[in-house]
Amino acid sequence: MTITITAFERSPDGGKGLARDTRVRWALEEAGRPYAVRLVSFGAMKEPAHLALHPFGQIPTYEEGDLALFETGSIVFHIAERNPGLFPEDADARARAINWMFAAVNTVEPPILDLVTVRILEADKPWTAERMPLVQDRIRTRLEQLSARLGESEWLDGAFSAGDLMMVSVLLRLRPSGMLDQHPSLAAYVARGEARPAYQRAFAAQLEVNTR
Ligand code: GTB
Repeated sequence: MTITITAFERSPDGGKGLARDTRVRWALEEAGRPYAVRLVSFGAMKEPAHLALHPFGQIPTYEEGDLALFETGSIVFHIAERNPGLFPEDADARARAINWMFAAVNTVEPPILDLVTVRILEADKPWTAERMPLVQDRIRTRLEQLSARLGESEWLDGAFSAGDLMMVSVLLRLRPSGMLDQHPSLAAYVARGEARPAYQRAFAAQLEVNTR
């Protein structure tokens, strides 16, 4: 059955891979599943046709036959559940991989998104200068904790899993700030994710859209 995802017609990052379709593309590449992409403009995302797929008017979405999903966490979960390669066979190891997926989107991503809000969306507000160090401190704490848990390991829990895919995707958003490089083991962890052939294919595909 054909899988169709949606992505920005033109991503604001110009193809740096930071928009969230990249993590879905990556999961599909890891799973060896071909997919089609429907590009949507900012205007079209708020139109009824897209809102029927995504109630919040965002990308990405995922369609496969009668199934339509939004939210990258649940899309990647679905891909990992239905295809080999992203969840371990062992039930407990699989539960821990899911645990890391939730940790990525619920615990690590929120302060990183706060940084984007302060830097870009609220850059001209009078509270920005005061808020910035608070947000940066919260990120630093999470990075220290994550780095302590990762230690010298290659991945978060044994073999690469959907947990790593989500965590690396979330951490990549920090790259422009330089904060990731202050934690060499995490920077190396993210680089290992980026070096995976499946990530490379996903990145190239989104770049192609944004440079044509
Ligand atoms: N929780 C949802 C998920 O994980 O799927 C969040 C989806 C989401 O935030 N989508 C964004 C969107 O559609 C695109 S990824 N925004 C348009 C809107 O809300 O109107 C966020 C994003 C956008 C741009 C960059 N960038 O240019 O660097 C990076 C990330």
